[in-house]
Amino acid sequence: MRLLQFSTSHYCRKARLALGYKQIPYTVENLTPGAHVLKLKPLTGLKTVPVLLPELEGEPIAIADSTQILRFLERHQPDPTVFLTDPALQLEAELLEDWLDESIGTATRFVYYDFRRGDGKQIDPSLSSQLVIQIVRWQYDMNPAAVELARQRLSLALEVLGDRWKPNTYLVGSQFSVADIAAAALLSPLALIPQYCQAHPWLFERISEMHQLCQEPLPPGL
Ligand SMILES: N[C@@H](CCC(=O)N[C@@H](CS)C(=O)NCC(=O)O)C(=O)O
Repeated sequence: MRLLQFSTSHYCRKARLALGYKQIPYTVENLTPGAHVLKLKPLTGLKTVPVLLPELEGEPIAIADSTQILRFLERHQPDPTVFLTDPALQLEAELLEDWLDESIGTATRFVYYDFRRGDGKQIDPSLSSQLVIQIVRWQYDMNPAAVELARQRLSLALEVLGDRWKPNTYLVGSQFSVADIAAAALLSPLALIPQYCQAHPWLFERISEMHQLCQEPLPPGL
């Protein structure tokens, strides 16, 4: 299998965590932001990574979207599973995954890129890095009001997730699931932001544990 990705994308990390957990061999192809559209549009009709190319007979050529990739991997290799046996708990895990994908992953992106051009500028002050940050901020219309809304959304999310993840190893039930994968990947950029590390040490312990379970190198900052 081949994973088309941006090396720094937290949604691509989500796909890698699932591949690693299931110990499925794969290679990665790092796309160049901007030029990625030329490759992805004809393949999937979309312009986002991750995209998985199963390279298997009888399977689709390309699967877009991290959630669809996890569904495909579960069907392709159910053991070890990332689905819960109790249907009600599985539904809960899927809802958490969807919320993390659609709302929290985006909020993390806003807060992260705002940090990288402000207090976190010293992480990479080079002109090229700061230019990429400016382009991403422009692409997603990251103005101060939108960043503030993202910060508030994250703060509520961390309360909700803390209620589950502080006392338990897993977010839903007593088993690793798509919810743990989504949270560990999509909140991982916060590990570089000191305020989040100081206020929520439990979050980064869980993110580290989930990465170890999936044999994925820890994200920057951990
Ligand atoms: N819902 C999608 C979101 C993926 C996503 O937002 N990917 C970003 C990188 S983090 C991307 O490809 N952006 C490029 C673009 O929108 O052109 C998923 O779960 O795969």
